[in-house]
Amino acid sequence: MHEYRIAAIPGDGIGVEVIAAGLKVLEVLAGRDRSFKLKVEHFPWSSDYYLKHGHYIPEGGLEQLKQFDAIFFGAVGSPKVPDHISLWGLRLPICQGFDQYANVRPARVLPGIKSPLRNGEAIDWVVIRENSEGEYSGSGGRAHRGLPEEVATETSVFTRAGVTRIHRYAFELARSRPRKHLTLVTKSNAQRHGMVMWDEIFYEVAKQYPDVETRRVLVDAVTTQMVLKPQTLDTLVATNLHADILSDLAAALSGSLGIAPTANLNPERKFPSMFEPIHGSAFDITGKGIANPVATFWTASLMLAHLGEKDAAQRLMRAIEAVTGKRIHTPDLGGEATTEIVTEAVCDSL
Ligand code: GGG
Repeated sequence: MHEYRIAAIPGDGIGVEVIAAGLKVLEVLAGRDRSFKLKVEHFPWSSDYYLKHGHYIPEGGLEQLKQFDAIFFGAVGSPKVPDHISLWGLRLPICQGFDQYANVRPARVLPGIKSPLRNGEAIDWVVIRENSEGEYSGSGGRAHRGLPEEVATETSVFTRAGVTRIHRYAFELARSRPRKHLTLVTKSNAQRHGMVMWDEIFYEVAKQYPDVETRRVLVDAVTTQMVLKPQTLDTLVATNLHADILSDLAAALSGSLGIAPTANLNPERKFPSMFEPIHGSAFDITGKGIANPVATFWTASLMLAHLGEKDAAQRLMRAIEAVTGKRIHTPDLGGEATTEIVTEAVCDSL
């Protein structure tokens, strides 16, 4: 029986509630399956930890995390800490430090969940977000603070190596899906340097994947396509910022941000990959016991698949779908169930 070492970082807000729920479901699944075991270690890194210690990740923290097979992450963001400090203090150092350059965000309308779209059942997408550079390179600066001549720059950095590897990843993933269809999303009409390079490299890589049908759509146009013609899309690849925005739209069109999972992958497996629900810390509902744990359960299924436990991953997905299908829904989906009720229902279903 294989034992996997999991680093749990619940973080802030509802991250704490949904990771506890996710671990409970994983424990039931492992107990039932008996084909694998999980050894979970908790890391208290959060905004409260930052306010107490002056840092999110202590010295040597990434070295510690390196020993794990995967990281199960909740959320980061607190009203007590500016968002750019918390994001750059916890989530981004892990994604960038562990070269988790492929951020995979599936979107699908699960049974029993209603899309706000008339033909929402056509949604079966995977948004692939470049996760290591671009608009999140951290390049830029501010000068003359507070003066009328104050200036700030935020420079997107695109490298040939970074763009090539995300396109290759996207083509491989598109090829593994039944429709073998990949949409390239950029803004290369207005942004004539980095975005044009994205387009060019995409078509260079495409030559190695003649079986994958491709389309190029500008980021503004793709939002209308997602809403009006969801059936025309399958796998999408976009930059760090564009895909972040598109995947929130994809989640909302699938019923709620509360169901959307994500995997931050280091495909070469040189470093552990990190799995997290897309939603953030949601301080408006923290402590009320009504956070939707479905995004975290789906995330746990992605983590199991990445670890090689494909059967368990599918079994978990079927249990989640059985519960959403019975309309055991938290308030974000129009229901009255609590986090605990949904969690118990998924455990029972397993
Ligand atoms: N689990 C998602 C999370 O904690 N998100 C925090 C956040 O602000 N993310 C923005 C981003 O990664 O672009």
